[in-house]
Amino acid sequence: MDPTVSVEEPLGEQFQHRMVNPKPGELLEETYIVKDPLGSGRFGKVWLVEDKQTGKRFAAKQCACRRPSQRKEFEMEIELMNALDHPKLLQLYEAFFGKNDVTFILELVTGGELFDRIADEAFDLTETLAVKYIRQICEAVSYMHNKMILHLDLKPENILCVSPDRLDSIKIIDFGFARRYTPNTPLKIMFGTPEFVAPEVVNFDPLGKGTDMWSIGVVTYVLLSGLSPFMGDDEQETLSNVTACEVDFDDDSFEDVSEEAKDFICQLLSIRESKRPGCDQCLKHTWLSKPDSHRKSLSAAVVNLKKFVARRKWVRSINAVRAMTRLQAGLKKNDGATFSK
Ligand code: PIT
Repeated sequence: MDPTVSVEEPLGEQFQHRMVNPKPGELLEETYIVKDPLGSGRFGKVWLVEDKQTGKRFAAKQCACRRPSQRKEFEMEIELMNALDHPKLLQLYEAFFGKNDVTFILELVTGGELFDRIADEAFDLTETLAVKYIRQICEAVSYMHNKMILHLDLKPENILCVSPDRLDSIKIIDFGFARRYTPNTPLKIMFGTPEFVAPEVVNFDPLGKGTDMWSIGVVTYVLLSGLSPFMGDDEQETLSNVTACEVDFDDDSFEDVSEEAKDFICQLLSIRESKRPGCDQCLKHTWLSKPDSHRKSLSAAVVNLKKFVARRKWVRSINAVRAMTRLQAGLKKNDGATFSK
């Protein structure tokens, strides 16, 4: 099999890519019927909505947007989403800037977060399936990198299943941290999620395509074992584990994991950003190019993933409370440069 060919069967109808020009106003309730909540995150709340005229269903993400600097960030997100037309990258349908908020009308996917699905059902996780997921991520990120756009927030929460009955098909969401990348202009940022950020982010060194590749390495590690490779007792310890870049596969959960998979992870978790393989190289790696060779159930990983998912949800709810407390305290300072997510 040609390793560069997608292992996935075609899905039905594809969402038509649109160039979105944000409109003024809070049109949401005039145009759409707001239905069930789909989820929430750093980005605010996401709801299932239905177009009153056409009956078409979408996801609506609404976020507070009060300061001009916040508006600029959302405008950048829209601009980048306009540039990204790929079936594995969630598409934007339209956007509204209200007086104090912004609403994104997005492609609807109904399968929920991938790691939730793996953890909460009688899910038979195998390396064969993990390969399917990581291939789709590499294909999507390869497309972004060819357009010189970095995602910069690849983590389990941002990988959604397309539908409850297509758990092998995923899409990447949240382009709120995505940035254009020009090789000779150093790009430095100080945001992300400690467990998934690369050493260059922690050290405030220049970023590159390898920064996303690191996160794909961490996601693969967690997917195959349910363990978080750099997790410490607190944020500081996690960040110092990242910069120490010590990865091991000593836990019993790795007993059923293939050597090819471990090699794949090790290559992605190299300390030097430029040493990490790119997406196209990854797609040619033996682990990703023999998609049907590891059918053993990774039952230890599923047990650990349940704990992983529960802990991440706890962290997210704590951060939501912190954000609320900050709001109530009336802190007006822009504290986008933190690690609390
Ligand atoms: C869905 C279903 C769902 C969540 C989302 C979309 C969230 C999408 C999203 C997109 C972004 C972003 C944050 C969240 O910055 O359960 O169809 O561009």
